[in-house]
Amino acid sequence: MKQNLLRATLPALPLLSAGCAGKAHAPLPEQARPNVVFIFADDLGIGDLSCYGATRVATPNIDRLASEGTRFTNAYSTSATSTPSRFGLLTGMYPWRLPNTQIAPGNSELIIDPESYTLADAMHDAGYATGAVGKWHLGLGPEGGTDFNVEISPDARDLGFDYEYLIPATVDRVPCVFIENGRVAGLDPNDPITVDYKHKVGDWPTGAENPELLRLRPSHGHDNTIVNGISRIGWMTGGKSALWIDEGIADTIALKAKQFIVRHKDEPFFLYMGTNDVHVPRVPHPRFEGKSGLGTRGDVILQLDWTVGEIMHTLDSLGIADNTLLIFTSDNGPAIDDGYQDEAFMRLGGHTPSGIYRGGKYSLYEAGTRIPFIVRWADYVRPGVQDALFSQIDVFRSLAALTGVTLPEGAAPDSRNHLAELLGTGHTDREYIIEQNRQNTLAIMSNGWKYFEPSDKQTYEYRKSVELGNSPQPQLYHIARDKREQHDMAAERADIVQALAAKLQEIKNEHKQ
Ligand code: NG6
Ligand code: CA
Repeated sequence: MKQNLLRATLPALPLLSAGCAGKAHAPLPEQARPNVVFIFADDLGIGDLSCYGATRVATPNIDRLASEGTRFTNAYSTSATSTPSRFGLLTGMYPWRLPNTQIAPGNSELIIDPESYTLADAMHDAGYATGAVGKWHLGLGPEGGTDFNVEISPDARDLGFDYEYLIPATVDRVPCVFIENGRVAGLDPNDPITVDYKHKVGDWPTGAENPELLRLRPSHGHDNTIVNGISRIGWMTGGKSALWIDEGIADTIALKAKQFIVRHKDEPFFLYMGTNDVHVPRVPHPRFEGKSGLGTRGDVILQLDWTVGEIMHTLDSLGIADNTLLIFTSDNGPAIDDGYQDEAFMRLGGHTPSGIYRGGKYSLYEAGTRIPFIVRWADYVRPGVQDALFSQIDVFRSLAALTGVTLPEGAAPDSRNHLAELLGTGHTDREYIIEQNRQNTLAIMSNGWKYFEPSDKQTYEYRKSVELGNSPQPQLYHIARDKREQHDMAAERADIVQALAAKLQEIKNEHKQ
């Protein structure tokens, strides 16, 4: 209430395009210095939130964020899986331009070149304290992979982050430990960690050999080392004192994020926060267990909503919420069964994680990369809905424009400044959106059409539960009229197929080194 009154007395924002009704906001200074919190949820679908129309699950905190900010209806992640999507966000470069940007194992080397200029570098150069907390999944350490028993270098601190508290890859991948500023948190040096993704190491039981020890059984893969009664991808041994407890991961990430915010409350800060929710294995804290009525996938949506609420309450209690630009989004679309027998399909109860869209995580169809995206900055962002086509690849240059930092030559080559759209004041569609599926097959969307390049790769993932969108024939959808991608018009509109194929090729040819 107080905020609204305050805002109503301020002059209008010059960036506002004509015809934008709503409250007047303060003019945007040339170099604004809001705190920036970027929350990357994991595998959260556009249909998973009540503010995006979900009726079987309630997400009150995220809904409040949406009602106080701008909710995007046509926003895309760079890729339909985590590693490439995060790579795109932090580098402003399409991940498919480089090899080795697909889903990374838990002992992967750092896959972003420490020499490259990242979003965190830009925020750092703009005078921000920078932190990365939670899911990382971009590798750590030198070529050859991570040694978890020494100070790990290079790491996020070589990419512009002052502070890191990280899950190296995913919670379904070993090692099951957090990394704090290059060190495994809580590691006993007398119990060193060994990790291997090719062969079994150590004598800890595995899901394949000792399924009777499991409390959550795999449905696909995930049958290597058992940690906390859950078998993972990859083998590990050692580091017992450092192992995470799955039920506590959301709490730990929220706590470390809050501590970072509190430490930097008196200076501009940039927090890049990756939640583990709602990725597998879905192990909610007992506070959320059984609370959604939709099984554990629903429960971890509630846990995710709680996490966002914790960040919002922290900002509120420090009195810095209004001057914090908070972005909430997902790294890729939703998975239902993603490799564990957690009854996710059976217990959907009418809930539709993909909303009305075709496909899901891994897919080139819309639900693969069309994700929830919400921006709140009470001082400048007017509440509303943003329908413009928007891509996470543009967050980099938009934030650079906001903070007034000049980027070095070659930085963020695929990113464009869409600050006005990010802030909800402009409504210009991105010229085109590139989508990427798990096998690096690309689609381009432009002027209401979406073209899929032909691919001989597999059609489905996981016993036909996910359509990947690969087809040896090109596909074309009139996405503006056919949001559900039901009518392939490639045969009828060869002219558009040809034009979009040429455009995609032209984009692929850009920035070749
Ligand atoms: C897949 C895993 C899946 C998930 C995914 C990465 C199997 C059978 N499936 O390979 O469970 O971990 O990788 O997800 O192993 S992501 O959101 O981090 O990209
Ligand atoms: Ca993901």
